Amino acid sequence: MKVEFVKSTVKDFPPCDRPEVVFVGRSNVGKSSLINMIVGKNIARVSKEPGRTRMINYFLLEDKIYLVDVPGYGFAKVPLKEQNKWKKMMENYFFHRKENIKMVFLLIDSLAGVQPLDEKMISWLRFIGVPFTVILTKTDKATQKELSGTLKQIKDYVGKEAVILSSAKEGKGKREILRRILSEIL
Ligand SMILES: Nc1nc2c(ncn2[C@@H]2O[C@H](COP(=O)(O)OP(=O)(O)O)[C@@H](O)[C@H]2O)c(=O)[nH]1
Ligand SMILES: [Mg+2]
Repeated sequence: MKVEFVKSTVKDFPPCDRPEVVFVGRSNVGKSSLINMIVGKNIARVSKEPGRTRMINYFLLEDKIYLVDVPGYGFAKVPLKEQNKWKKMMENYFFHRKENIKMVFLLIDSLAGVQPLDEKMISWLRFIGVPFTVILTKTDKATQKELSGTLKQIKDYVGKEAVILSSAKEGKGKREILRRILSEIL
């Protein structure tokens, strides 16, 4: 796939000349790894330490659609001041790009399940009226039992909407996620 880095920014977004899809979730849930897996290129920065991405990163896929990698939430060691900065940045991002965002992929760790901050994110996305799809990450690390537990938990929040299972390590979910992304621009 053709993919290129566009820019890293806090609030100086690219023009709304292409639709965008954004990947949100806790720090370390696997956002950057998933982006790399679906585009088949190590373009987003992956880190073992949570809370490393501080900027909003724009990538352009096939000259047609922006993929957006944003800083994660819920990293315990992040001081309150940083948390507030994150909140302001994300509110500003969604406020300015709402009309341009075609899909939010909300990533949830298969093993950790839905955490309180994920619930908060879900209700906020509902409140601002942006469509989202849940992707479970790192399925390679979870047992069948853990996986079905998380799936059951998620059904309470997203009802019948389909949840995508993924593993960046195994390349799982790639086709389905790409299909959803590309269907937004056809
Ligand atoms: N086993 C496994 N580890 C993963 C997977 N996806 C990400 N990781 C690891 O989880 C850590 C955080 O990944 P990263 O993509 O930086 O998460 P982000 O903070 O949400 O962008 C890294 O150490 C990755 O190697 C996966 O599908 N399986
Ligand atoms: Mg990241």
